[in-house]
Amino acid sequence: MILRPLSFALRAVIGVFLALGSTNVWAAASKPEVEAQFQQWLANDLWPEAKAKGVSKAAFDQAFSGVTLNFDLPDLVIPGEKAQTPQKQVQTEFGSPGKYFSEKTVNNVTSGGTVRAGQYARILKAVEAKYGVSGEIVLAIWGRESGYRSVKIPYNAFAVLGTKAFMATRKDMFREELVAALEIVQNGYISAGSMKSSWAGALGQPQFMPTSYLEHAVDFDGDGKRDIWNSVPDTLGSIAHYLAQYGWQRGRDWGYEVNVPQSVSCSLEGPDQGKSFAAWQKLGIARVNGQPFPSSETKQEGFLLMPAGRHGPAFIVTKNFYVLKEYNMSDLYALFIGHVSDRIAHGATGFTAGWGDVGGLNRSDIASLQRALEKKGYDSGGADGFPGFKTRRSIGDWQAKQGKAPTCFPDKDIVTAIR
Ligand SMILES: [Ca+2]
Repeated sequence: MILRPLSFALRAVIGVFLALGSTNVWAAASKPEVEAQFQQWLANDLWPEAKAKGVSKAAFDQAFSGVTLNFDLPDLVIPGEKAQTPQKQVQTEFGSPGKYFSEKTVNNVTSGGTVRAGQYARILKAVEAKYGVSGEIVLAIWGRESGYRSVKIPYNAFAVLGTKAFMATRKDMFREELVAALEIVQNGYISAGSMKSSWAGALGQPQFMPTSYLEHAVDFDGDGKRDIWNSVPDTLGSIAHYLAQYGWQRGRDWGYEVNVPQSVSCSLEGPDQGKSFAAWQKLGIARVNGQPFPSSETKQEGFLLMPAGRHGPAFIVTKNFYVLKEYNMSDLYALFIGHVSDRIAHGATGFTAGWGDVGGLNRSDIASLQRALEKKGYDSGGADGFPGFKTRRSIGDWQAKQGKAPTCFPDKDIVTAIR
C-alpha cells in the first residue's frame, strides 16, 4: 500500500520524460534501474489486476519466479527514452506475393504434412469427426506455424509478455495477453515453467496468443492438460477447434484456382462481393484444371480472390478461406495453408498461373498510395503499407475510371500517377 503511490509517481515522471522527448537532456535509465521499475510494476500495478481476475499469489509468484526483462525483444520503448519511430519497418520492401510461395517452403510443409498424414491418421480422423476440419488443413497450419514441432520455441512466455506489457509499443495489448497467461497457470492447464513462447509471445506448436489459448485450446488426448507444447493430439485438436469456433463449414473446400476472363473486372474481389458459384460460372469463370466446381457449391456463395491482381493466379474461395484468415490476417497466409492442404491431400502441384514480377516497392510507397486513394474517395482499408483486397480493387476502380485496363495491384507507375 505504501509503494503504490510511489509507482504512480514513477510513472508520472516517465510520462513527463516521454512527453518532452527529452532523451538528449536526461540520460535514459540504466538497465538495473529499469529492471527495478519492472519488479515494482509487477508488484504494484500488475498484481492487483491479476488478483482481481482470480489469480492466486502462489500462481503469480510461480509465473514470475526468476523472470527478468528481455532487452533484446523488438519494438521496446525503454522508460526515459523516446519511442522509436517505426521508420525502419515502413522502409522495408514489400516483397512480391510470389516470394511467399517459394518452392522450398511449400515443399517442406507439404512433405512434412504428407508423412504426418499417415503417422497421425487416426487422430486426424477423430479431429475431423469432432470439428469438421480436414486433416490436411490442420496439418498445413501446424507445419506453417512451428514446422511440425521442429521450430524451437525457446522463450519463457512470462519474460516475453512481461517485458512487452511493461515497455513495448503496444503494451496494452500485451498486458491483456499477460493476464490471460496468468489465468492459464491459475486454471492448471499447464505449469508456468512449461509455457514457452516465440519472441512475440505466441504459445506452443499452434502459436496461440494466451487469449486464444484460453478460448480455443483443447485437451484432445484426455490427460487433463491442454498441452499444445508437447502433445500432438492437443495441438491438432486445438487448431481444428479454433477454426470451428470461427465458423469453419464442414465438408466445404477453402477455394479453387480459376481463370478470370478479361470481361470480369479484378475489382470484383473481396469477402463483401460474394456471388453464387453458378453466377461466377455464368460470368465465364472456370477452374484451371477443367473440372467443374463441386455440385454442392452451385448455390453456395463464393468470393473472387486475386492476391496479386492481374499479375498472378486467381481464385474463387469459400467462407472457409476467411476462417483461415482468422488465424493470420494475411490473404497470402490463408492461401498458403489452402494450397499446401491441397498438395497434401491430392499430391497437387503448383499454381497454374505464374506470379508476376511485381514488388520492389517499399511499404511506405504503398502507404502513401493508400493515403492518396483515400483522399480521392476510395477505400484502401487503411494506410498500412500492405496491398490488401480493398487497396487492390480500389486501384482497379481508379484504373477503369482513367480508361485503363485494371490490374488491381500497385506498381511504380501507379504510385507516381495517384498522388
Ligand atoms: Ca492433453
